[in-house]
Amino acid sequence: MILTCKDKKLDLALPKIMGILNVTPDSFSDGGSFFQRDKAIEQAHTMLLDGADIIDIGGESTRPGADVVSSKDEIERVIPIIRALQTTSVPLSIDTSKPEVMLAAVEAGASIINDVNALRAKGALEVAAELNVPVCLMHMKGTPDTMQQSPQYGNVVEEIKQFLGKRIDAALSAGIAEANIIIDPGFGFGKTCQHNITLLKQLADFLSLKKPLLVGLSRKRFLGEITARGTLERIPASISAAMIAAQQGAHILRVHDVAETRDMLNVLKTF
Ligand code: PT1
Repeated sequence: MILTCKDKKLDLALPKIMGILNVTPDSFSDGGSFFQRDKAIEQAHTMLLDGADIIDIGGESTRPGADVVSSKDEIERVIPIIRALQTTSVPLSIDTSKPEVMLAAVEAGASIINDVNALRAKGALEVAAELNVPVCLMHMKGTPDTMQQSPQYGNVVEEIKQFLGKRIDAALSAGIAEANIIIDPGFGFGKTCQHNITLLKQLADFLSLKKPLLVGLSRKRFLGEITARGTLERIPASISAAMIAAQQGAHILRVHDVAETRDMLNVLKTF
């Protein structure tokens, strides 16, 4: 499997590392400040030195309970970062559910769309088809503000496979190329700890959809529940989970800790 990201190719024969670049404001300064901007660009360069294959840029936090952001604010946060990084060697991905942001980001130099809402926003399918870049369709049950309020499934793997199958069909009907579709079961998005564990155990089942498989496990709460560790103490748990995913054939690992994940993949490659 090979992904064509404008002029860059990603060979998915070996798992690829997608480094996370959050450009969401913290409580002290907003994302539009030069200080935040320079820090984000420096962080991207560190991830490239550490072995990232993709940089995923996000201007809206989608973690449970996060605030909603306007398209204008999201564009103001991410576009300067994309412009500053567009000459780097790796494809840039835009983590957004808003068609206006997808359009502005791909025009500015991004070449992958990563949508936790699987192109369900009004106009998103059409914009993604027109932009003709790879797009990640992720499963989420509910919305970020309510998704962790006791989510329930009959068979979590089957329900998510069915959802992704339907979103693949919607994408194809909108004119998105088969070769541009990536899937993601959406760890932590409307799932209990046990749902996430079941999904990770049975991750290889998603390969039957015959699409590149992306997973985001890095530092997530279910790993904190398993290990009784706070966010910044979840690196060993995150690497362990990423290895379980890679061994089952995951193609893209979305991670905070690029150097550690690269070491893990280098070990895995020799076995
Ligand atoms: C993901 C993902 C993402 N995750 C893709 N994009 C986030 N394709 C943002 C928690 O339980 O898995 N795949 N973009 C971050 N979202 C979360 C969700 C962060 C849950 C933390 C948790 O801690």
